[in-house]
Amino acid sequence: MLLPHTVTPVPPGSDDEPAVTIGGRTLSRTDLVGASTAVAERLNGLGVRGPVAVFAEPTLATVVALVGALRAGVPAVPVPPDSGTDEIAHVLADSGAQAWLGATPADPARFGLPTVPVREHARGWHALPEPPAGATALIMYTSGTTGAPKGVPIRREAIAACIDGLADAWAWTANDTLVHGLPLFHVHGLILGVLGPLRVGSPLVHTGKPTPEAYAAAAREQGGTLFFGVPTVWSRMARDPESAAALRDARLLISGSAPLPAPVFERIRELTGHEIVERYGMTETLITVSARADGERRPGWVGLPIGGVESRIIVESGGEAPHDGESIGALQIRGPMVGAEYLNRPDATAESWVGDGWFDTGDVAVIDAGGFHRIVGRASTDLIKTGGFRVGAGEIEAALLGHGDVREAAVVGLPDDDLGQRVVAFVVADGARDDSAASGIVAFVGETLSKHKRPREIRFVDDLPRNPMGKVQKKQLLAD
Ligand code: MLC
Ligand code: AMP
Repeated sequence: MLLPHTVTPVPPGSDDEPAVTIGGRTLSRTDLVGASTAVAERLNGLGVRGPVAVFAEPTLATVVALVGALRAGVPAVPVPPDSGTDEIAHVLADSGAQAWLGATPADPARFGLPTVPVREHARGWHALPEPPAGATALIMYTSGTTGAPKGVPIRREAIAACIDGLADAWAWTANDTLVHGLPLFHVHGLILGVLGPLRVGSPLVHTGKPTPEAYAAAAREQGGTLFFGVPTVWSRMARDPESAAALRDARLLISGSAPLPAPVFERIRELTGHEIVERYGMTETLITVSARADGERRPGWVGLPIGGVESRIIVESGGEAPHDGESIGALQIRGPMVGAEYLNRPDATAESWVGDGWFDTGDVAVIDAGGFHRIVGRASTDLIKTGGFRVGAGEIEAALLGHGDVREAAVVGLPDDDLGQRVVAFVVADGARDDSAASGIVAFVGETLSKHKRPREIRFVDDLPRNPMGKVQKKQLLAD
């Protein structure tokens, strides 16, 4: 067995089948086993036990590095390759990373970590012991409403439970070919999108970027059957009828990471004949709720709890709301794929893990009599979902305040047809207030945090609306 808790065993007779294709290059199952074994042997030989940072570009080498770390039982910390210096420094220090595994950012010396090279063509043949099911496989970083991103340790058994639950919901088997072009540093693109196909045994075709043209080509030329996208991917597909038509022969189109607008659901049905399967999850819980391949797909609703998941809606009095499809409350989740803590953050852990394994998602939801879930919104306006990326208003505000000309800043997510929400910063500036000053501020945020956290728009204002306590009134900014 290759890696029962995270990756499928190699089925007899299929060793040379393609396992992963990225950028037009393919690793067979034998290639992946050999190359990842070589990585694991190297880590073991060097005595590296602590977390390793993986600069998660969409390449075969990234997959080899991640699978190698998993097979060695060494936690991997995926680092977004578009991250700015401060964000990388935070992730490395907070996770306690001991080395880069494989690729590095430019000028890695500034982060003071050694590099363990990854050679895609190296082959190792040792049998590797299976690490304990409860061991940490990955530490993934995700934004909160304030402060720097928090690390979530993700157990091997949690990954296995999530993938197995989804395989059951989606009738996902080794006969599928999965296609997506999502980043390899979040749950969607990495856990579902790479470890999923490896565990299920279905080949993965990663398109580099999730464009309509690339998905259409993968459908036509590589026999894609299962397609993953964030809502922005599907809304772009809905505006490209020719590419969408190429997905007619697919088996399932799946959306998650942010709310799928009902008009996009309808338009994709017209263009492809498919009703998109929507599913819901979080970095902290992995995926917990989904529509089923053999069940109802209702626009605006995210489906039923997957295997082993319990959910409840808590109202302000602390009681549970009835499952009547109308009563709104805080969505709490418990199940085998749910994490146990934020790394090094007992305060934040105590706020979100509310007892007996229940995790308070921060999402507001309703459940109907049949158990179908609808996500109504987020409890806080300070968590923004833009293009499927989770971004904290607080971390962008802190970055903005690091710019010499920014005196005050307030960040909000405004509705956006393409991205769901777009990041808009209201700024009180000391210097110039023209387009070039705005571009300079946007670029500054991109150098500090990740590029995808840059505000799309800077609105210069004379002052920010504040209440008598001095707190910025974001509702007023949202109404602008
Ligand atoms: C972007 N651009 C900017 C900018 N923001 N330029 C100036 N200022 C800014 N503020 C540039 C980009 O660099 C790019 O340029 C161009 O504008 C278009 O950017 P875009 O609109 O962001 O489009 P694109 O790059 O195509 O990205 C869209 C996307 C991406 C959908 C591909 O948002 C994406 O990959 N999202 C997936 C997020 C994800 O995986 N989330 C899962 C989280 S896990 P150029 O030159 O580069 O083209 C999770 C759990 C769960 O949520 O349930 O799954
Ligand atoms: P992340 O931490 O990036 O994993 O983001 C998790 C958040 O994405 C959740 O708390 C939800 O707010 C949102 N989300 C994920 N999937 C969906 C969905 N299908 N519908 C609505 N919101 C979603």
